[in-house]
Order: sequence, then structure tokens, then C-alpha cells
Amino acid sequence: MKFRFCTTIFLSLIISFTSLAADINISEQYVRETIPGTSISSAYMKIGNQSNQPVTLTNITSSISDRIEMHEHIMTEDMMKMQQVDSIVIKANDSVVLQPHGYHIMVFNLEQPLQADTEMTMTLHFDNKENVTIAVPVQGLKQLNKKRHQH
Ligand SMILES: [Cu+2]
Repeated sequence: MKFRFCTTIFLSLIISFTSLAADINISEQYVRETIPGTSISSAYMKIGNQSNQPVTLTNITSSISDRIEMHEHIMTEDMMKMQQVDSIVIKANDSVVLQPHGYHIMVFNLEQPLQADTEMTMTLHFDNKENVTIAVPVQGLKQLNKKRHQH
């Protein structure tokens, strides 16, 4: 009994510390259902930084993929192209929206296709040592609007 009591206090201390340290706020996240015959997908979200310091997203990991990259879309010679970026900076008290035709997250090497109405877990690693693990709902291809993100 005594052990359980201590564990409860310990856990609540961790939780309150975590909420105090939460400078990063992720919302509106979703990942696309895998197009049949492929093993990739793309994810989008809004990343808010509630601190007075800029924060840099440096890496993204997940148990279901060993290769997750940050990408951006750029215009070159009248063509929309995408390229990998090493990091994404979120300014102090600001937010960055990852969305089609802008910054986005690419998930490669999926062993299992992502199915609509399930979710995947990913961890975002920031340079302030804050790691944020989120559940990302899988949005079905039929739920997407007609402007599809082409690769
Ligand atoms: Cu991409």
C-alpha cells in the first residue's frame, strides 16, 4: 500500500512537471491513408510554440517507420517541387502550420498500410529537449478534398 501511495505521488509530480514544461502545443494533426500499392504517406499538423524562445523541430520518429522526413514545397521554373529540410523553426509565441503545398511530414517504409479511422503514434523531437508524442488520426483518401497533394 505504501509503495502504491508513493508511486501515485511520483506520477502526479511527473505530470505537473510536464504540463509546466509544455512549451509546444500540437493540434489539427492528421496523416493520410496509404495509397494502395505504396508504402508512404504524409502528415500535417499545427505546431504552436508558447515560449519566449524560438524552438526547432529537429527529428520525427515512430515505431511504424524508420524513415520520417520533413519536407517543404518550393517553386522552381514554374514547377512545384518538394525537398527535404533538416529542421523547422517555430518562432517564439508563434506557430507553424504543416499543410499541403507547404511544410509537411513524409512517412516512408511503412510495413503496414495506414488505414482510415485508425491512428499512428509519432514523436516530435525539439532542440529544447522537449519530445512530444502524439496520436495522429488517419484520414481516408475519400475524405480528402479534390486538391490532392501530389508527389
Ligand atoms: Cu513530401
